[in-house]
Amino acid sequence: MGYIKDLFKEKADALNGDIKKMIAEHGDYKIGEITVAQVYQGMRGMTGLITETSLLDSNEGIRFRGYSIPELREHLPKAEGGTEPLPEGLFHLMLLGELPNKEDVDHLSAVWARRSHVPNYVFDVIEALPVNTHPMTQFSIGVMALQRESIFAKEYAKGISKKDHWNFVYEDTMNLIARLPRVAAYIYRRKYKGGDHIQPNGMLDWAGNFAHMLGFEDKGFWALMRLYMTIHADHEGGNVSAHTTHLVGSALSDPYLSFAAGLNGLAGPLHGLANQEVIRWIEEMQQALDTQSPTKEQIAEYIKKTLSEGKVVPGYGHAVLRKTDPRFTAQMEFGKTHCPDDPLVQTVWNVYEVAPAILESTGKIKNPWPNVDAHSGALLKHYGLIEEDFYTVLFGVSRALGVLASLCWDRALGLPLERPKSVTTEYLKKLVVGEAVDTE
Ligand code: NMX
Ligand code: MLT
Repeated sequence: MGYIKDLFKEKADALNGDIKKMIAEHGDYKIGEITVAQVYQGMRGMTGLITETSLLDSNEGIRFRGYSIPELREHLPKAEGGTEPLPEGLFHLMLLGELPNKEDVDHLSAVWARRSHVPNYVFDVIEALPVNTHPMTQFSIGVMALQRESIFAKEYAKGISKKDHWNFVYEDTMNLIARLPRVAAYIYRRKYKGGDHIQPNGMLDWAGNFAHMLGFEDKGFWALMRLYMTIHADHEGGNVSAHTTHLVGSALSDPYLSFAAGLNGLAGPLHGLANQEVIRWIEEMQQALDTQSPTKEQIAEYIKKTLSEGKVVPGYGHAVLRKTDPRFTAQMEFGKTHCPDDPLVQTVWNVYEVAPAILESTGKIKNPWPNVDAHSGALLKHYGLIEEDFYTVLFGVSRALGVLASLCWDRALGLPLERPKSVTTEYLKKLVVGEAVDTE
């Protein structure tokens, strides 16, 4: 085994011991009550999952194994001459709970470069799709095609002990993360660059090589990709992509099947597709107002118009967060350093100045502040990645780091099939008036 895998096993054995003790000593401890409203309203605030890789505080935002985004930007190793953290380092932190040093990160870059080969039949499957198929659909299908490579599925079919599940899920995780940038870049070059593909450069880090395969050599864009791949990687376990990956994995579907399911959730406009929707919304506003730089007054009117049409203002609001998303702030800081005069970036900042008060004034939107998706597209456009329907694929490549590290933990901890109870409204009507109901 490689040293990262050895260390993971050691950590998992230790945590397994802690969990046994926790259940034995505190198994009956109540961590909350469930109300009728919560059952109807998307299970908000209902604690029902274990996810070790990150934890979200509604005011402070995400912490990865205890580290906030500003702390990650400070402490995670960077590429030679680079300014942003290498996402390999975040994966190391999420998987092992320890900050890596530069050698650890270089080791992961090399391991993923070595495992990155994508068989030709995967490209053939993608080629069979009409080129105007949405990139997220192509990506999900590409991952499904790769499923033939699953080591976990092959070993499971041979008959393996439950104690060994983690081992093969770990192998699939490392292979899948290694291969995703190649599949994603293939889709980008196929759809927007006439199939003029760019070969990987095995000497580069994971995000740098991804930027290279997409066709971008500007070092500012490489820095953006490293930051982007780091901040989108994980957002605790309850978000749609993480929860779906975990749920499907709980049926012992292999990492390819589980992650493809998560990607399909990420492709929804209330989740990851919001990064595409933000840019479309801004561009529609620019078109409607016939200006590249709408004033704050014009933006305010356009927001009110969007709300009056019964639509959401994309990039604003969150199911858990109640303050500006620190992932938005990190991108704003990046913009202030790299492209403060870009008109689209400035429009994003102007929206930020006027939107919260208007959203708050509706009295129903619980979080009027921007989320991660409010900013990302403007930075990508600045560097020339202008095709917004590809943006959620970038989110998906990054999200693999968190949800697959979590899947390794799920199997190492032997977490069971996830199967919550559901009831009918008829059942609840009886329950609330004290009528005995039997659901068995
Ligand atoms: N614009 C207009 N209405 C909104 C917005 C918004 N940005 N955010 C929430 N609302 C509405 C929401 O639709 C709901 O309306 P109704 O009662 O008529 O059904 C009401 O406000 C209460 O919703 P909340 O409890 O504040 O939000 P909820 O937890 O249900 O939903 C989101 C969270 C993220 C789905 C919601 O804020 C939204 O649709 N935002 C826009 C889409 C977006 O940016 N999604 C990306 C999230 C981040 N990510 O990457 O996944
Ligand atoms: C995410 O990154 O997954 C989103 O912010 C959505 C969420 O946390 O619910």
